[in-house]
Amino acid sequence: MLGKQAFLRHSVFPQAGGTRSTRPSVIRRRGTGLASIWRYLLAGLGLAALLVGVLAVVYLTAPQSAQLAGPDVSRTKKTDNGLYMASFVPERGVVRQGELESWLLTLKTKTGASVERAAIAISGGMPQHNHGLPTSPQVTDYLGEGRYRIEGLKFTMSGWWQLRFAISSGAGSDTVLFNVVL
Ligand SMILES: [Cu+2]
Repeated sequence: MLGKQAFLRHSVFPQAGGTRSTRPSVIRRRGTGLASIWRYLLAGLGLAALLVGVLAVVYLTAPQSAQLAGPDVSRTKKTDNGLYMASFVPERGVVRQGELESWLLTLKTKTGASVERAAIAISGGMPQHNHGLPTSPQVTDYLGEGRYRIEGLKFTMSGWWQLRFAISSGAGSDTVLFNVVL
């Protein structure tokens, strides 16, 4: 009896084994198909991660260059029509928020000659806040060699300020805008 069963199992087994041996190969083919999809997915994820990394680097470096390209805070400038060279410096050397200050404006012609007896009108404000100057700064003294003292400047808040000078002299009328960032 046992021998017969064993024989039957042995006789059946090759067929069953045969069918089993074909099934794993199908599964294996499916398996390799899935594996290649996963490989593509992983490659895609890798590329996406790389892209995110590149974008992060661009994003992190961009604000710095944007700040550099932002308001031109240079204190020496050619006037808008090129008639004068204007230099604008705080008389104490430092700018303090909320304090009345005096600044010196030095005017030279294109050829470097001092500009004497210029009429200077000052206006300005904060372009991002849409308000003007809290005070009315004016030229109070001429110090010679093209230097004019401007008193009554007050920066009441931190941020981006603009100061526009309208200059008139024998050399003509011109304007210049200075940016002050506190
Ligand atoms: Cu403001």
